[in-house]
Amino acid sequence: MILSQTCVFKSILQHGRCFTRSRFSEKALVSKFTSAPLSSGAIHRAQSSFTGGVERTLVAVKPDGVQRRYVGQIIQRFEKRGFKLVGLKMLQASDGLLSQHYRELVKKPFYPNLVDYMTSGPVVAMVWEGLNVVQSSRRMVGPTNPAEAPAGTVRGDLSLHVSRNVVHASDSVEGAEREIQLWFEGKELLNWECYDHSLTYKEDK
Ligand code: DAT
Ligand code: MG
Repeated sequence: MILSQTCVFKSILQHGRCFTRSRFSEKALVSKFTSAPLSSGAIHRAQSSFTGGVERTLVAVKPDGVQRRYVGQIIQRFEKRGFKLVGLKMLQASDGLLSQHYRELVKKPFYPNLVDYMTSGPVVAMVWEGLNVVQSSRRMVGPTNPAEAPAGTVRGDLSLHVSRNVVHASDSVEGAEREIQLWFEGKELLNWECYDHSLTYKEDK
């Protein structure tokens, strides 16, 4: 019964035909991550039939975003764009985690304030997956300084000052790989099949 309902649902999505999973372009996409050594939290540019790379990135709602109850809105932006949530947790970040996460900033004069801010309450950390998700999420989040962030970006819409800029997003594929490994264990990242995948990705001929 469940199988036939799934088939009907897929059938609708595939314009009336009941394809097996092998017909989904997503199979290539999902299988790359399935075969990836997720226990190490590794990220891979999957060789898909799409232009560009299927990537994973770390997005985190910072303590000000959690306190101001923006978690849902921020998740919704990524869902609406078409990205797939593969990891999600709320945690209290430790000084040690932050010193690794912000290792390039530890000597900056603002670093102590940054740690105070980032440890002032819970953070909601997420891993999002999709085509060019690293660059796209940076654009969705906006520049570091909210004063320079255009309206329509998370920071441009929800924040005013660089010291309270609501959200984090990895700034490169390599940075994303490193940060995902820092914040998540491999078993916390799930490979799952989006049934609407063929509506957000088109297989190149
Ligand atoms: P981003 O978060 O856009 O990747 P970043 O990695 O340069 O920016 O800096 C990390 C965080 O550090 C940033 O989100 C807010 C804080 N920060 C950066 N520059 C700052 C500054 N000049 N004054 C206060 N906080 C700053
Ligand atoms: Mg950064």
